[in-house]
Amino acid sequence: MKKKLPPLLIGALLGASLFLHNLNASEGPSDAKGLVIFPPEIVALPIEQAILTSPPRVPPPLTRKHSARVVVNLEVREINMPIADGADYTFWTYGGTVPGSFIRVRQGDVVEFHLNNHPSSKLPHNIDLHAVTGPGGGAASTFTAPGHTSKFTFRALNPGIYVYHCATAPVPMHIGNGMYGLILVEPPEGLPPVDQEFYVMQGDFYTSGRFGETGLQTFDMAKSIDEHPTYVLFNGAVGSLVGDKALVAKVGEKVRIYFGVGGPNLTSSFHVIGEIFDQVYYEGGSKTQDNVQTTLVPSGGAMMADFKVDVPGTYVLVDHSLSRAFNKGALGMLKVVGDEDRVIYSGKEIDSVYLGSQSEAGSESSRREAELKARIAAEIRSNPTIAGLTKEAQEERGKQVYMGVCFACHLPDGKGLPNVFPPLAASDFLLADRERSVRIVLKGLSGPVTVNGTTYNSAMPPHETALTDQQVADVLTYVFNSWGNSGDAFKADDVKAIRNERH
Ligand code: HEC
Ligand SMILES: [Cu+2]
Repeated sequence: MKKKLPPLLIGALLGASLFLHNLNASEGPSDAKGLVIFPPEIVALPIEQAILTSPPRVPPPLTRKHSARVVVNLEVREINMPIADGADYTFWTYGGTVPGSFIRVRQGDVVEFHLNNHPSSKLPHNIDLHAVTGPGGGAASTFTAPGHTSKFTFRALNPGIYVYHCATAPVPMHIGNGMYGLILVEPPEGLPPVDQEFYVMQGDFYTSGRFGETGLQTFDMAKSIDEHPTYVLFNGAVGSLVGDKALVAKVGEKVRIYFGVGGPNLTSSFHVIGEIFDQVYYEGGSKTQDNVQTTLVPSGGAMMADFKVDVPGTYVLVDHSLSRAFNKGALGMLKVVGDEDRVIYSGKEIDSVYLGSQSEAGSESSRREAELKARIAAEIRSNPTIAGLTKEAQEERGKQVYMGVCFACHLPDGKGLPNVFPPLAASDFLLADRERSVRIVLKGLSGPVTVNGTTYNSAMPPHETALTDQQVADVLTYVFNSWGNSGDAFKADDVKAIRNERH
């Protein structure tokens, strides 16, 4: 799996890192330029502390009608957090979250920026703010060792929504570990008022294991160089904007999404299923485009989209490069509550309902799995029901795999589609041979099969690269114990044996 880096590339990476170090040695603490002496009109400006917020929240609009000297204190922390259910990742963060804290200033403000690198960090970091006019966007001036703090000052000359990110070598690794966020520079007159503002960023992640593989994951440099992400995520984790964590708005409200792409590599075709953006401040600039379905957001770029929500329901945020949404995690939800307007929307369109119930079923079953795990722990010493509970937990895990992978063809109720997809519910073909079912999931199936007296002649794709042995065992345990089927639990080791068999 793991490729070795070619020596030339390693040389280039080291070179880049040394280059940055040299840059910083000449402009770093030993050679710091000292405090800037402001002219009287700047000294006269009021000083205020910036309010920073964690995603998906945005600081309140600025109401003042004058410039200020704004003090920003941003702390870098390297922390383990979930990237998916049961999978942790060591994220490098600005403010403890991915994306980092949202910063809001006004055009003309003089920003006194403090970058604090927590003593527990293992590496130096810096920040390049695209809102800065000046070399490196502040990168060289903010190169900060663990347990140190750096300060520099800049004037916010241009209004817009801007990405900030770490620019310490190897830069794609720092960004790939989550070091990016957004800074909004409001025009002096402010932005048009809206009822709700949300903060969402997309990033691509390169983990040692496959999508969904549990345990602590590490950064895979070879995958990053090949631009083959394991995860493409909104706000740093699978499900970060789903179920209980969905964005919420009321019918009739005007919503604004500040959406940025940290990368390090992919651009986003950002789309909200079931909505049309009334205005898009494309590329984060001052002009708007009206009535946009999907907007392209480059890596290291951002935009703002305003839209009124007219009818209730669940609206799904996706990167419309849809494998990223359905197989790599780039999926979020906006839940709109309130009264229906059946003239605008009759309730028959399929997209939002279909996807919404899929995501809901998934998050419902992860909650249920957590409950069951707690119960198993409590029962473990004394109770003979342990075996039954373990199997039930496996079924719940399997349900999540089913709702992510199989449901699209075999449908959530396992009944399939007449003449197209055979049923799994009460399938005589399925129940007749357990090993064959493992083989079908791993290697796929084509040619005629007869299920409950009806012949299907189609093709099912193999899932051996998409699913781990445990996931195959889980999904089949779920299938064999749902919709009236019954059977024992499947074991990952048995799946492994079949995966490795030769013909
Ligand atoms: C892209 C659509 C698609 C997906 C996704 C899919 N299947 Fe299938 N599946 C099919 C088709 C089509 C057949 C029948 C193939 C044939 O005619 O040879 C089939 C057949 C089967 C069969 C044997 C026939 C039966 O009804 O008992 C089983 C078992 C099965 N699939 C399980 C699964 C499981 C479990 C998953 C999820 C891991 C899954 N499938 C995902 C399309 C799909
Ligand atoms: Cu960094």
